[in-house]
Amino acid sequence: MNKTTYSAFAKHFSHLPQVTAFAPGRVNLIGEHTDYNQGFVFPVALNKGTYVQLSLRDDMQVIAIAKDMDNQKNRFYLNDIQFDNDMPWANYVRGVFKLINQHTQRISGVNIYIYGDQPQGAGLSSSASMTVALIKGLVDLFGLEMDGKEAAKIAQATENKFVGCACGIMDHLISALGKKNKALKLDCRNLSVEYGKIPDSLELMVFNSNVKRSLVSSEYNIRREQCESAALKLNTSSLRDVTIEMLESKQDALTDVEFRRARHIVSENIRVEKLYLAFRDNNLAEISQLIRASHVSMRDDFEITIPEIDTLVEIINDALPIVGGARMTGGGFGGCVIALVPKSEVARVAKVVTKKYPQIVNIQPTIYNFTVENGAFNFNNHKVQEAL
Ligand code: GAF
Repeated sequence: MNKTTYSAFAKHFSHLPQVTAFAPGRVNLIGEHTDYNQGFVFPVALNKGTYVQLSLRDDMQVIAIAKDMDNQKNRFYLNDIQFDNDMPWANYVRGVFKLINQHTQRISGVNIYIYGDQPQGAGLSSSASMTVALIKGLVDLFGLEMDGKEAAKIAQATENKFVGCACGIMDHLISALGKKNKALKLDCRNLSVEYGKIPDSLELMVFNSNVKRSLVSSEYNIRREQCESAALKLNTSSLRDVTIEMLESKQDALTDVEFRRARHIVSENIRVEKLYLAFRDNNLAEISQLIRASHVSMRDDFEITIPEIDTLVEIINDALPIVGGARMTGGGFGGCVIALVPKSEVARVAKVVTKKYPQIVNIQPTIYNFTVENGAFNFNNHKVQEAL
């Protein structure tokens, strides 16, 4: 965010914004597709995300402008919030107003300018950062009583009930409650949170495969249905309650696909817990093994990786000495790979990937220098203003 965007608001609305809010994107260190199975996840919030500037209107209209969508303008009335088939991005805004209105009756008309600085479509959760930023902006503008967990629930409900995406709560929760230099271990059943720290000797590297993600929402929903069907056949409300022993003893009740989907979830939940402990104990060998095993499980059991991503992971793992490991992060079918890499090896690993990945898949990767930052509800918005 810079002066240009600040005055861009003024250009569109003829006055300065009253509130500016920021919410970060995320990468998940481990715990993939476990959130909607009421399991565990372990993500970090990034220094890149979505900014939202707001001012009050004296009517009941919302006017939202999205800089990154060619400054498209979307307009609606608070008493008649409908799905917009022509402007998909606007449904995240419309959904937030619809859902937040069920929480409070204090919202009136607002002008909104939205701007992001995180890579789009890379699986770094730009939609969650947008909804959380907007909710934080509304909380500040209207002086609402709402904490990060409630905000995350409204943001998730926006996607589930209004936008039509059956996602879990991980992305919204980390965007709201991330902490600087900490990873957040979230229990998605009761939303209890513990913070861990990547050992000082390791660096978090993020590589974009630059393969445009496709089939994400259809395949995502299929995975969710398969998990729910497996849980039902195992007579439990969610795979969270299933152990490996239970799963193996009841294997005959499941199809082969359901068994493998369930095995990923059950084993991934164990890996989250183990990674949290391995961070605490500075157990580098265990960290390396867990990260690599998570990728194998996503590739073979959950089948959400693609050949380019598998190649990228293999190149990184091969380039690493004994310590360190790489895995795909996020919903799957393209996007980014994360790696925990000994600090002394970062430059060399980057060089190897930059050389080998294009040779094999004919695509240039992007390597990001992200830092781990606070979530929107652990953030001083005055600092956002001052930085303008
Ligand atoms: C996407 C979803 F939005 C999350 O809720 C989570 O399920 C993730 O994919 C996979 O772990 O980001």
